[in-house]
Amino acid sequence: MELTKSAAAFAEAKKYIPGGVNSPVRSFKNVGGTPPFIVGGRGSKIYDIDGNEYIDYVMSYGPLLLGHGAPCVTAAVKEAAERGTSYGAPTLAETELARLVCRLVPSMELVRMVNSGTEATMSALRLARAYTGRDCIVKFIGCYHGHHDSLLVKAGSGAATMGVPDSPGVPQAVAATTLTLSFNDVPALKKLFAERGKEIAAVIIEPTPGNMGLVLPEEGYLETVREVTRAYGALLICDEVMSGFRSSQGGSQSLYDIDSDITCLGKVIGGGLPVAAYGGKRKIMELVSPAGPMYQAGTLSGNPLAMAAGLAALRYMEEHKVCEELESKTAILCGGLAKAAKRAGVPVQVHRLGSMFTVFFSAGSVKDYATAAACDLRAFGIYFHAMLEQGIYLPPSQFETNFLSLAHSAEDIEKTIAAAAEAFKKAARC
Ligand code: KE4
Repeated sequence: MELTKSAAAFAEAKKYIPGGVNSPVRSFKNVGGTPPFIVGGRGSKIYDIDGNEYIDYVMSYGPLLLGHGAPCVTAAVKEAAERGTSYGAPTLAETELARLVCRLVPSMELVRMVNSGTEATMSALRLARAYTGRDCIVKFIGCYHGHHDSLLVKAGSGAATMGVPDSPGVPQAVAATTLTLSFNDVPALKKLFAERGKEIAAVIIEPTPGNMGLVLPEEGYLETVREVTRAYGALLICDEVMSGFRSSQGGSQSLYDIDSDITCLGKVIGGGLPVAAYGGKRKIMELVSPAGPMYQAGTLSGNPLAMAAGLAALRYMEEHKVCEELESKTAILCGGLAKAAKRAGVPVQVHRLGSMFTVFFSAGSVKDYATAAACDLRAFGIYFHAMLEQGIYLPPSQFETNFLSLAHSAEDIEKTIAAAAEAFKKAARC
């Protein structure tokens, strides 16, 4: 791949933006090399400023369920923009999207729109603390819930990728109210609650974590988390910013039948524009201002262009049963990847759920952050670059999840599997 223009663009960007990017994982810092500067996307493809075309499995880290430039989304945004871009006043579209979300995720009886997943989880924590009058929260090592202080403790995604799961700048007093556990560890969960259950306002969990790569809950684990939180009067916050409308149409709480007190959504809900949301049981959400005293606000929350994009995407998703189609496409792709790795003699674990998947470079099972972090990151880096060279654009980190879209064709999948066969051979030689 010729990346001359991107290399120059990256050098120029670093003059004005920390690390040349507006979100760390985009920098390719942990896999090395130059990140292609993207000029556009269409369907399953993205195009960089050097004229290269890629089959995209980042999909903006999840939002693009329908692919790049989905006509229904583009048309809806254009139409909304013709009328203006922001009002700072209520609009009908906000109610329409809220009503749709409440129907698609029934545990969300009231929902508040915000602008990012970080805002959604930050607000959900404040709400849980307001509702219970308790200060401590529990998160799981390797789960990522955005970059606000309370949750940037032993975090996954870019924090793990950059080697700063416990970022500097987080006050010790704040970090002290964040208690951490390993995912899938029932004894540790029960022990912590036995010792400190009365101090715990909430457990926040990615029910099917996607920020240490895609890790799945063991049989009965999520049910136990729900039972224990209920027994001690702590709230259960399901962070479905990534898994919402991805693991299934109703998210992972619907797949695993988990009754969530508060749910956070993002990514797909905005169809590629900045929308996230938090919502849950009416008696809890009625604490949120102006209905109640817990304050939370946002200049661009419920932005009309973003609402239009989210409504268009979710309506299309439901009407065309998109999640079902993506589930079968992802199964075909992951089956092919697993076969290609086996043929090349590279030990991998291929995890998939709905339209999400991760290839872990590990001979052993991956069930939490410790086992994900033990993966062969060097082999991953070789695989990543070999795929990029062949026009397959993957998330540049072992601790990220890949995403399919409705636009990925059978031909795209075949090409990806063929490219992976070559990439695994290269990784096998390392
Ligand atoms: P944002 O603030 O980035 O919109 O959402 C934070 C967030 C919250 N919860 C979950 C489960 C998430 O996955 C995220 C963000 N995901 C990462 C990708 N792993 C965003 C990519 C990035 O940081 O650039």
